[in-house]
Amino acid sequence: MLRFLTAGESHGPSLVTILEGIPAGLALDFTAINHELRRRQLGYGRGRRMVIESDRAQFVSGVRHGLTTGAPITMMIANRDWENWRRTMAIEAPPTADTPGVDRATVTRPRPGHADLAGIAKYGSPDIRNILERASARETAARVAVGAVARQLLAALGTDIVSHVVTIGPASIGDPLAVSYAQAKAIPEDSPLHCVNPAVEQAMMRAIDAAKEAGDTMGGCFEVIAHGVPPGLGSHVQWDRKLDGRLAQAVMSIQAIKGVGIGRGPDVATLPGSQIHDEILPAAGVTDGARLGVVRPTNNAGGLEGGITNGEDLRIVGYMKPIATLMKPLRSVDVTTMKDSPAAIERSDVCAVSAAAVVGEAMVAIVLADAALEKFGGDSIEEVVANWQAAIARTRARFVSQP
Ligand code: EPS
Repeated sequence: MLRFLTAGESHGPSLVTILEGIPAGLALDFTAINHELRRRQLGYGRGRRMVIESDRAQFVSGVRHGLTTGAPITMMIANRDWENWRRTMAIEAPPTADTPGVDRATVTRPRPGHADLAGIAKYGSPDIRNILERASARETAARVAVGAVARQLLAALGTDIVSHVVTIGPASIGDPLAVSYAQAKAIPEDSPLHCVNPAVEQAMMRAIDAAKEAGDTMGGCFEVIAHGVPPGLGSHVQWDRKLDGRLAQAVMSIQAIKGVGIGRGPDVATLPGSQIHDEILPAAGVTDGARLGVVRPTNNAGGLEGGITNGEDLRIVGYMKPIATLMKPLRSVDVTTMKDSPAAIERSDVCAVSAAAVVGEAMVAIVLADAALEKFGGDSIEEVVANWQAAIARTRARFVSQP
């Protein structure tokens, strides 16, 4: 079973995460892990924090000579900005006269759309900063580090994960299912918003510029595509073993996500079955290990039927609300007087959909790695790969139509 916890505040010294359940003997590509962290920091519309940080994972346990040991893997990501927040975020005691940094006012005016008001009601905190520091999307850097390890385990099982931005505000490519895994994978790393269509990407950038000009923010949606997913992951037998539910919960848990769609997603509500369900056609000699020896002209199911992977690409769309901090703040109250007051303003992004797509990849990788270990489990990567190869061989023997 794969489990992880993250800890750390946005402006504290460091983020920390402990990942439990990675088999021993997996050779880690540390450069690739830091590349994922770099990807999360990119994106047109990201805020000034991304100029300060240069996120890198420092491994402090569970790895020796570049190989996982089977022990818990601990990673730390330093917050460079901590140097500027030592007074506001002093840990052991309130700041003293010689504590470096500047004083920042207590946050008392909750931002609509963030955890501010609900958080201080729940924890009784006198300062909203005690809530917003942990609620911040900064925490997703730790999840991306965990996801980067998980995707290296999945790579050993033939699975690759990519994403692409589908919609930002009024600008959209339309149907995400029209984009293939190969097309999404081919998007240049340095594209401003990781959208397959450059003209639409320009429209997205204009929408972000207009929002920034208006002191507003912009949301959108992204799609994660997992390719080469072994069939048979997840299960139909219990609510909490259905892989679509597990994937939806993981993507929904990313800051600002308000909806998740699998495959055709919300369209399933309006189209008849004859236009939704993916027909199954014989495909003589198909030997692609992940497929069940058939071809399916459509993939509206997004690679999952009955909560179980069916060998087709996994396709999950995350719908992200606009960032909750507006430079032209919405109406709120000051909780010290309960009088009406504009919402607080914290440094923030105008749009972070492309960053959320990278986090979405990480969350899908974590859930898929967990499901893969359920089916192909072993204490070492050799055992896991051997079990996976045996399963693929059985699938081929059973489903690949005879020549
Ligand atoms: C973010 C870090 C945060 C925000 C942003 C994204 O850093 P700071 O608060 O110092 O600017 O820029 O977080 C949010 C927009 C939010 O609402 O939580 C990050 O690392 O992705």
